[in-house]
This record gives sequence, structure tokens and C-alpha cells, in this order.
Amino acid sequence: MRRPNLIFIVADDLGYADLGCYGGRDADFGAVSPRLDAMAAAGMRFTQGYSNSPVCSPTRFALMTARYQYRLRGAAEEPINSKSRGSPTLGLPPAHPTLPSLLRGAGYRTALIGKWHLGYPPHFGPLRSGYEEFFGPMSGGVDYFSHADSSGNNDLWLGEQAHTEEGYLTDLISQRAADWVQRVAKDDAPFFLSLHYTAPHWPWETRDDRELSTRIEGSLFHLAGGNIDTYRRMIHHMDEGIGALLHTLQRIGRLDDTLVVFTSDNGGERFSDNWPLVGGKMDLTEGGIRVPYIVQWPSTIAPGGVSAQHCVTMDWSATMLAAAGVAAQPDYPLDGVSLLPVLRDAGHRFERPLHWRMNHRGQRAYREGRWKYLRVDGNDYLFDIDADARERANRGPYEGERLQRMRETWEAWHATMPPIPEDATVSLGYSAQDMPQR
Ligand SMILES: [Ca+2]
Repeated sequence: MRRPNLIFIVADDLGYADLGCYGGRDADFGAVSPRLDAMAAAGMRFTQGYSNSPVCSPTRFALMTARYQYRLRGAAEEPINSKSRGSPTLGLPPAHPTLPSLLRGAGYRTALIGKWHLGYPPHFGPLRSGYEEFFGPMSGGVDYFSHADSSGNNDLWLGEQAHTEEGYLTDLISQRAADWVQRVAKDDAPFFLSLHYTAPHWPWETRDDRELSTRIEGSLFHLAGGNIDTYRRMIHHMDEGIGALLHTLQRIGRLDDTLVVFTSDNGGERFSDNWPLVGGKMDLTEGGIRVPYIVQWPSTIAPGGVSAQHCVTMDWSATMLAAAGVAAQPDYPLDGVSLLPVLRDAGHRFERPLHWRMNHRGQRAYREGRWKYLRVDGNDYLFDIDADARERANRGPYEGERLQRMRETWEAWHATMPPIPEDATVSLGYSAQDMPQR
């Protein structure tokens, strides 16, 4: 039997409730995400899915390796920033097995279309980590029209060549993805596509804001710009591109045997809707790490499923390897766990304890069943997430034994990971001087 094609779509800084199918409100122009909502209806949606980190590059290390990112030095940067250009240590080591390298070794065609954010050539890069083809930015955030990073350098690449191309980045990425799939689907080999949008990450530019982009050059954090309407349109542009890709798959007869996963690399940013969760990007409260997971695979997943299975980014990488029948390398066993039994039966559930840590504010988190142990700024909390996903009712003072046991479990897990390096950096784009905190 032919092995399934695999498409892993990652949005950038999309919040838990930004999409209609996660309770998001309509925009003034109408539904924000009609194609992703339709994908959820045709496939399955996860309500208790997490990102490996509340910030970009650490999650991407986990996605690529299907292992806890804390194992790799570069992932200790929160996040990798454009000052890391030329660093021989701050990136994904090419010798490390990855989701694309393992799949490619098993005969898959592979491409990354969109954001990399795992270190710069000549030491690092997508072509060195298993992708046959790459189109997109190497850094964390770029302007949608000039394609310049926060240092003002052009950061659009085709393979390892600097590349110039007119257009709105979300549309360029969508078009390339549809073209690539059409091209490789002609071969007998199955394919794996990483489709990593920069949308809806700052700067706050819609397809119609080319003129605006010339005025904010060099200040990509765009602290004086953006609004809810712009933000929703940016999501809508991405949604259109995903719809076009799914339509292409259908037209060439490859929709049924393609597993498509959609998620976000971390929780929402300043214009995101994370309701009912608290916090956002950089936080280990739920708003920083709970993200949408929408999955479609018509040959295997029954339509309309909703699962409360706990899962995290690296589990989806493990799921794709399992779907392809590809084993991990013995020296790099996976921390990710395959979700295939859940995809085949939306009612299937299994225990999936999950751990996080952040240098930023000394945060820790541990989810086990309905409970979550959380530390922020030296304060320990215990929340019953099933009853209080908003993490306002601290059960710690009333459940001291449980809190203590979960703290010890987290510490035992932490002891199995390399310590946070002393020279690891935390980069924040702005502070309370720029906008009031809640
Ligand atoms: Ca991000």
C-alpha cells in the first residue's frame, strides 16, 4: 500500500481562539477562517493540544526532532534572534536526525516552504537538516513585502541562495506550496511538506498594505501599528492559501491519502484571541502554549471528530513518522508519542504527561491529567485545568500534597534534561513602557 503524504502546516503566533472553529468571533468582513473551519469539520480538531514552547524557535526544534527541545543548546535561546547569524552553536545541528531527514531516508520527497528559524548557514539550514528544497526566511520574523528581517537584511531564500521576489509573503508561500505539491505528486514517491507561514506574526500588514511596509522598515515589532481587523485579515489570507492547497490536492487526486496537520508554534500575541485562557506568547500559562490542532486525512480520519487527548508539537512529528512507517534512530529515541490511535478513533484516550520550562521568569509547567503545576517568578501554583482552564483558582494552598508531588515529578524530569545554559538569552520585543500589561 502506498504510504501517506504528509503536510505539516504551522502558523506563527496564532492564538487558541483566533479561528472560528475554536470559538473565534467573525470579523467585520465575515468568517476569519472558513477553510480551516471546513478542514476541522471534514477531519478532526483537538481541544487540549499544546506547543512545545510558548515561543517560536524552541517549538521548531521539537517539531524537527520529535524530542524535547531542551536537549539542544540552540533551543535554549528564547528565541533565536537575528544576532545569531554566523553562530556555530545556535541552530539545529545537521547531524541530528529530523522529521524530514528520516522521511527522506525512507524515500519521501521533502520541502520546507516558509519559516526556518533554526540557525543560519553555513553551519545550519533546512537543506542541511533533511529538506531537498527550501523557500522562505531563515530568521524569526520578516516584513511581508520587503522580506527584510529585524536587522533590515533581505531574508528570503531559495535553497541557500538569497532570493528576491515581488509579493506578499503569505501569498508567495501559499503559491509555492501548491506548485511544489503538484510537481512532486507526479512521482511515485510520497511527499512531506513543511508549510510554515509567518502569518499572523508582526508586522501587521495585510495583502493591501504594501505602502505601509515602506514606512515601518527597521521596526518590525510594529509597536505603533496593527489592530484586530488587520490581524484577522492576515489570518484570512493564510486561510485562503491553505484552502487553495487542499483544493490542489483534491484536483490531483491526492487528498484522501494525505495527512494534513495544522497548528501554531506558540500561543497568541498582542492582537490574538486566547479566550478563555490567560497569558500569551512567552508564558507557560495556557494562553502561551495551548494551540489549535486541526487534522485531515480522509482515508483514515472520520469527519467531525473532536478530541480532548493531551498532545504536544513533537507528538505530531512522531505521528507523521508512525504514519510513514519510519522508525527513529536508536541513538535519538523520540520523546514524542504517536497519536495514530486517536486519529483512527476520536474516542481513544491515553495518559500523556507533559513538561515545560522557560528561562524567562523561571517558569515551569507540568500537565498530568486534569491538573497542572505551574511556577512563575518563584511562585508555585496548582490548577485544575478541566474545571478552570483560565488558571485563576489556585488549588495549591488546599492540595499541598498534590502540589508537592507534581513539583517533585517536574524536578525529576528536569534532572534528565541538560541544565539551562548560563549564557542563554531571552529576547523580548517590548515592555510595559510600550503598552500596558494586564
Ligand atoms: Ca511564533
